[in-house]
Amino acid sequence: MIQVKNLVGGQFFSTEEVFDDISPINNTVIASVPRTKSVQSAVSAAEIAFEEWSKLSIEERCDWLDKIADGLEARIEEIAKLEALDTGKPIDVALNVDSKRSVNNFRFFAGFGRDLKNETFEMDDATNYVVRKPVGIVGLISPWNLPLYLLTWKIAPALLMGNVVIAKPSELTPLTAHLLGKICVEIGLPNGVLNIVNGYGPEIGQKIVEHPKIKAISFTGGTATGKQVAATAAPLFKKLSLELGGKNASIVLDDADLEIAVPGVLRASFLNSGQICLCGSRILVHSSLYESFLSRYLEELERFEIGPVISNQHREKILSYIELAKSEGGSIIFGGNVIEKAGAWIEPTVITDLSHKSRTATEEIFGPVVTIHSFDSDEEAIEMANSTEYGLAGSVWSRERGRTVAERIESGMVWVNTWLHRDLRVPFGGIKDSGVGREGGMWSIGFFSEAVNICVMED
Ligand code: TXE
Repeated sequence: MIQVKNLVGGQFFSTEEVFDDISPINNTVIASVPRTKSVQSAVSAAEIAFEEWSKLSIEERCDWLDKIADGLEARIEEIAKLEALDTGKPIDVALNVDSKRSVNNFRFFAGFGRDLKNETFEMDDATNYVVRKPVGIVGLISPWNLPLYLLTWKIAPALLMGNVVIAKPSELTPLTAHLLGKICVEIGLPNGVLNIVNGYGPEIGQKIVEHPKIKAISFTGGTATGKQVAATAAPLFKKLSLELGGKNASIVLDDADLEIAVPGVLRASFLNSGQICLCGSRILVHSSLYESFLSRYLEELERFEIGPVISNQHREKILSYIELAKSEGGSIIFGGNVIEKAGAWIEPTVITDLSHKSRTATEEIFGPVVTIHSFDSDEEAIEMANSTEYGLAGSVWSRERGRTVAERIESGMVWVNTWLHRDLRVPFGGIKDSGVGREGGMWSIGFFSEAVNICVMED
């Protein structure tokens, strides 16, 4: 049994009340987790740490980010094992997606920080220059699907810009954040610069969002929770970044190369058991390719390895959507059932014969469930893709017209002939109910700093 602890001011401690962390692989209890209800001690520790941390040069902070990356890299296998245990994902996904990206988030922002250019704007008679000041104490709240990957995506740029952090991992997946805390203590990161508090969202998460001394909130999670976070933070005038849900379309046009489209769309459907906000859970296929696409897709799906979903409770939600699909007239042409073994296992599920406007095809399920629809023209595909309240991502598969169609999808990110191909400099985020703001590269720098303009009149 692992004892997860909070990290506050460089000290590890637990709380009187703890709760169990359960592995979705076989329902065993793997850790005890503090049920923290107050954020005050973390705020006090962060306030003290801010004095020194915010005065370091950006180069010094880049060096710290590299040291954290080194510490994570040295434990890359351990991170993968913990992540696989906590989330149920296959170990190679945990290693190649989660662990590597967690290291790379620190590495990338260290390099990005060293390359930051002065921002100056000359006038005929004056010079403007921008000073990027830290925001202060920032609250970083992350979900369970890519635990350390998403938390470090926020921590690295926050620290780079001189902020001090109060991070809250998901209560369902606290193990790797705990390891990150241990690594930061081992390498001697100054006390209080990174504080990690564990507990339930409506308790400690809410306290973080409410605390007046926490000046910015970066949140990744569900749209309903995002609404609650926004309602709490907005009257306090906090900076707010919300990365929320998605119901992304994978669009296979009539000139698609099925050699790449089939494996690409399949990976977008089921990587991480479909529990990535970028997953393509609505597959739109041109009618001329529909039959050939479907038979190859189902054939390749037979060989696709997926783990369980995050919890029994989440599996219940997914199963309720499969029932809904049936009541909406859908045909379950693959899967649809629980896999009978201990843990939150469920078959990858493919549903056809549904309207693209049905609830199943427009609401976020966040599991290994896709709906497939056919269309007859690019116009129709675009209309179908845009017919949800979400607007996070999407992919277009086409030899010739990918860009034209991609530009008309109402989403923050669209891939053409690929999926989840990430350059960390580009803007990441959604429109509509998928969130507010962008992170990545300069967008993260902007969020985690206050840009102050100094205008100097020339003599
Ligand atoms: O996420 P929550 P849940 C979607 C997906 C899923 C649904 C619900 O559809 O089925 O959201 O998942 C913390 N103040 N996504 O309930 O609640 C919580 O402790 C502050 C999409 O597991 O959004 C956790 O750390 N924080 C998604 C984090 O918010 C609060 C990833 C996310 O949990 C809080 C996960 C509060 N009042 C789920 N309440 C994506 N976009 O990738 C909860 N939290």
